[in-house]
Amino acid sequence: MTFPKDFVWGTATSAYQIEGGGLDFGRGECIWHRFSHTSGKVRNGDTGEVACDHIHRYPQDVAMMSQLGIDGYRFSVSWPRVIPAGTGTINQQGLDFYKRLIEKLHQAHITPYLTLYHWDLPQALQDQGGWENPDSVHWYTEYADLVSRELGSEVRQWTTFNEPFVSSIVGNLFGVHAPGKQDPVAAFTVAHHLLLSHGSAVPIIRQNVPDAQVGITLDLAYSRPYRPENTDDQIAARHFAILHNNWFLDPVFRGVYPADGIRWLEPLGALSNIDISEIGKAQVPIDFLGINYYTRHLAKATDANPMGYEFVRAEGNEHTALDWEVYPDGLLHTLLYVHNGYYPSKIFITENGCNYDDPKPANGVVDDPKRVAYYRQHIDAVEKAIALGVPVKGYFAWSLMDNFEWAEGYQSRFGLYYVDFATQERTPKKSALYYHDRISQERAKA
Ligand code: IFM
Repeated sequence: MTFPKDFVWGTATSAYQIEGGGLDFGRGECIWHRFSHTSGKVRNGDTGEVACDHIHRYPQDVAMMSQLGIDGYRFSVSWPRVIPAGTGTINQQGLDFYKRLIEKLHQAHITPYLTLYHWDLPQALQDQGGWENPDSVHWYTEYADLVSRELGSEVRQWTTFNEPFVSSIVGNLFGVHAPGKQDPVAAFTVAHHLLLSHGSAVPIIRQNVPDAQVGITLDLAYSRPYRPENTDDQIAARHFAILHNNWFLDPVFRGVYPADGIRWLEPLGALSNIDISEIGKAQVPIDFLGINYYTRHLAKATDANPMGYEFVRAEGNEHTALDWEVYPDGLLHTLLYVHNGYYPSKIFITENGCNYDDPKPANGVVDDPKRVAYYRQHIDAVEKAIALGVPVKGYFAWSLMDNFEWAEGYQSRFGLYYVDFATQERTPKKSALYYHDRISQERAKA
């Protein structure tokens, strides 16, 4: 088994999680700025105000990528950095930052993989209803048009959205992410507009960047019934899979919502604000599907939760610091499921990684054996999937460096590089050394 010669090895980050710089350089407020500055929303009251100070330190961060030996770097553009109020006036300083970053990447022979939306909606648009407002499709398309016109000459790889499940359902139904609502009607309205925005923006990006490769990134859950023979648990697992996976996969690849999802959600009133017949517009040709995979979910039926399921811990198995089960087979199953059911011509693993409470650096390195094991097992799973015919063309480790892990703040470390948030010093972890060596070995074999 080998990875193909042109396989892309990379790392991923996102704007609000690393850039910092507060509202300097003309950046407008985003929903995560507002949410994290609201007491009680983020662990330890952390915010993305400074984060990894990447806005100032990006040359050093690109140098770190070169040390790792990666081919590609996946990052996101902050919408309110380039259009502070979401629509209208453009912030040239914001655009210039991304131009400088992209230039540095090219100088280092690292291909930029640009994501247009990784959760940081301009607060000015949230004040007008955010993604619940049908105008959001036009707002987003305008934004995609601007960024692809401005950066398209230097960027070929475009992703419309990162994890629309999280920005719709986690942010508007579970309420633990910005904007922090707990309203099923809002959640499914947001999901609808995110999907329609994807469909509307792809042709615009293609028009502006004739050789563009355009796709979307979905976070796919491997959800199984806690008691495999129990029908209620089977339904619970299916419901979670609908919510997490098929509600997004089916529109993007088939132009419909899943029929069993509609049967489940319509009687709950969750779809009352959307016209499901419009969803055909979300199905436009794409060049790749990005998949983010982290863990397995064991679902158990319960009446205590309005959605009808809860999760059970798989005792005995390895879990990360956030208590996410380490389950590499789930990545293989997920890849096979998507390949056999939806036939994307190309798949990138756009995120995969784990969080542990790392020790402080000692002698210039951080010892993180569990993360090394996690990467080894998951990269092996990708290799198996490729051997079984799944067209996986790249793997992006999450994340380049420790950063602002949303509602979990800075306590939760996902990086290949350790960040001391008091001094901003970066130190490689042993997982970075492992990743570097694995990339070299795989290249030598290909
Ligand atoms: O940090 C996040 C990222 O922003 C989106 N995918 C999951 C990661 C880990 O939780």
